[in-house]
Amino acid sequence: MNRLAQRLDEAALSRTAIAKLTEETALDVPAAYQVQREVIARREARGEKLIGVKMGFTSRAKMIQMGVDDVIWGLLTDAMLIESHLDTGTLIHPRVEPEIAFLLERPVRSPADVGAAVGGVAVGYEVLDSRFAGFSFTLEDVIADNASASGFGLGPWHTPRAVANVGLTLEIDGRTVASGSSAAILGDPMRSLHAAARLAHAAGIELEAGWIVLAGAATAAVPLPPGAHVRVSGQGLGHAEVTT
Ligand code: OOG
Ligand code: MG
Repeated sequence: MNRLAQRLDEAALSRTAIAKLTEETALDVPAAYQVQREVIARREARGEKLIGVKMGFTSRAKMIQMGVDDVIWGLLTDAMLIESHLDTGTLIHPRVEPEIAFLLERPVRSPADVGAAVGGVAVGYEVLDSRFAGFSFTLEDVIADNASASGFGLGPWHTPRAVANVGLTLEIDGRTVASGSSAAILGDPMRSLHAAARLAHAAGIELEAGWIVLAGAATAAVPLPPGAHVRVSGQGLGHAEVTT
């Protein structure tokens, strides 16, 4: 497992796509999550801190785009938080997608804690950068690869409110390149938060106060070119912007 985590980590650091792990090594879902934890441990050894989790494949649009059909999760570190500019030259083949984010103000140890835990909601974007050639993978590969996580940015936090049907648009250089509704995220992004709580509970991980949960993209991801101005808007939630 360690050797596989090293391969993924080095692919990210050297910006070099690698072949799918499952081409050579049989991996089941638990083993894939073990690789993911080791990838994160390597980042923590470099001083990065865990600041939340991201859910993946919580919408049909994403499942269809990537050819997988199970909800997965990955871990977010402070080094992934993008302020206002991202140098795409540090990445392999980045893509961007709109997200709904939750801020936890209390820890979540089990799904029963979710209701009282949400301290804020925001619109945001996620930058994905699969370490696999062609952005092509099996479910186990993408789990091991920390759900293709690379970076993310957030708009302003708002007091908790219903986010079951928020119109989302993703613009690049003023042109709308993806749009949808947060309802595409398991019917309501809150369900994604419950799923995160279940996965965390099963993995023996506590979602801590102050952590961010990305609920998953409502639309397919789009390639993120250099020299771009990206803006993600969520009806009633404002927007998040980044230049590349
Ligand atoms: C995996 C990550 C999926 C989402 O929001 O569904 C994800 C990928 O598409 O490469 O982040
Ligand atoms: Mg995502």
